[in-house]
Formats: sequence, structure tokens, C-alpha cells
Amino acid sequence: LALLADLRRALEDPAADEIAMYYQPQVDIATGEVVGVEALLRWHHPRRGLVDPEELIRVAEQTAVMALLTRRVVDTVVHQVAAWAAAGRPLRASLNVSVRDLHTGELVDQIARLLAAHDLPPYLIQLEITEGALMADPRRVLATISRLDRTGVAIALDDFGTGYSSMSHLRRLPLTEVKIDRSFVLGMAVDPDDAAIVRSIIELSGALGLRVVAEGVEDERIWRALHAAGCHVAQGWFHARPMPADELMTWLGRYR
Ligand code: G
Ligand code: G
Ligand code: MN
Ligand code: NA
Repeated sequence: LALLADLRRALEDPAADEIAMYYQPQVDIATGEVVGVEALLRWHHPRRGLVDPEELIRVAEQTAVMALLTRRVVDTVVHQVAAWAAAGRPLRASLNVSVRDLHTGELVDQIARLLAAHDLPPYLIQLEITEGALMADPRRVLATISRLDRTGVAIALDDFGTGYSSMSHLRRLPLTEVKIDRSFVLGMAVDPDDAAIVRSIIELSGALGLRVVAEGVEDERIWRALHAAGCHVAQGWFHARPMPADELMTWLGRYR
């Protein structure tokens, strides 16, 4: 709970610059082109150092601090995407939202407002939603998702294949992308079962017209296996770790 108080302070104190977004490149497997980034939260706590984002979200999500945090994340990422677009290097950014963020219309209103203010094409922003979020309160979450869809923002199903997976989500939701959970991707070069799961997710998503992104692509063997399986996009340490926006520009300048 001390952590929550510190988080609130970090979010509310304009002089604190402890919270940053890092960006990890996503590479089109067929062309090698960088097609987007996933935005990932990093909190450099003054005493604890880097806080594990998963732990942080788990704690924040129980409270109203989550709304503050998401507001900061969305604001930072949309500003960044607008800056890239203005600099002639448009990149789609995918950002994670938690269950709680989907229970009110606030997130949709904020995104719509920011898109209009920056005159930004909505498809440059994508939200990643987990199946767990859907199951927590399907009615409210579906209402939010359909409002998001009407703004033109893209929606990805994150961590696909874990937890409450249901094929019907792929049909019923206005999705543009499926992200294969990294547990399957990491295993696919060594475990035939993982490889089979990855291949069938790719085939199913492809047949439904959805873009398929593999996360956790750590090395060339996995990259080759995904290439052979017809996966569209790879994200992982094989290409790059998540990094601050300025480092990303340097990395892009050196890429290929
Ligand atoms: O960045 P990894 O590097 O450790 O992120 C761990 C987890 O934290 C991810 O599964 C991701 O879903 C979650 N996460 C990272 N950044 C954000 C964020 O900005 N908002 C939310 N809600 N979750 C995030
Ligand atoms: O939201 P989600 O859980 O999908 O977030 C992606 C997570 O995967 C982040 O924690 C990110 O830091 C992590 N990640 C990104 N690339 C790799 C990788 O190649 N290997 C592993 N083990 N983790 C990765
Ligand atoms: Mn994600
Ligand atoms: Na994931």
C-alpha cells in the first residue's frame, strides 16, 4: 500500500519523472518492415528501482489509482504517436489496458478527445485487451469495446491461448489482431505441442481475417518457425527490447 501512495505521488507531482513508456518494435515477418510498437509501462521508483509492471498493475487495479495511471499512459502514448506521425514516421502503437479501465466510458472519451486534438488517424492507436478482462464483466466490457470500435481505434486480443480462451471471442468481437501468448511462442522451437498450438492459432486467425502477432520472439530459430508457419508480425528480444522513444528512433535509424 506504500507502493500505491508512492504511485499516486509519482502521477500527481508534476516534477516527478519516474513513470515512462517504453516501446518495443513489431516487425512484419514477410517484409522485415517495422509496422508498429507495443507501449509498455516502466516505473523507476526512487528507492526500489524498477518496479515490476505486472505487480504494479495488480495492486493499482484494486483501486482508483488505476484510472489515473491509465490516463497518464494513454496521454503519453497518443502524444508520442502524434509526434512520430508529424515527423513523417507514422507508427501504430499498441497499449495495454486493464479490466477496470473497460468498466466506464472514460477511456473511450479520453482517446476520442486526444485523437481529435491531434488530428490523428484512429488506426494508429490499438488497445490490447485480455480474455480475462472480457470474462470479468462481459456486458460492460463489450459495451466499451463496441464504443471503441466506433472511434476507429484498433483492438487486439492479448495473451491469446491462455486462461479463458474461447474461439467465439474471435468471431464476436470487433478485433483487428490476435497476439499469441509468449509461453507458446517460446516453446515452439523445442516443443511440438507448442508448435502445433501456434500454427493452429495462426491458421484460425488468418481464416477470420485477423492479423496475428507472436510475442516473445527471442531468437532466430523461433523467428524462422514463425516465418514458416505464416505468422504476420513478430515482437521480441530477437529484434529489440522495449526502449524509450528517443532510443527507438536511433534503433530505427540503424535498422537494416
Ligand atoms: O513489460 P512487461 O515488460 O514486463 O509487462 C508486464 C505486463 O504488464 C504485461 O503483461 C502488460 O500487460 C502489463 N503492462 C505493461 N504496461 C502496461 C500498461 O501501460 N497498462 C497496463 N494496464 N498494463 C501494462
Ligand atoms: O502485455 P504482455 O503480457 O503481452 O506484455 C508483453 C511482455 O513480454 C512484456 O513484459 C515484455 O517486456 C515481454 N517481452 C517482450 N519481448 C520478450 C521476449 O522476447 N522474451 C520474453 N521472455 N519476454 C518478452
Ligand atoms: Mn500486451
Ligand atoms: Na501477452
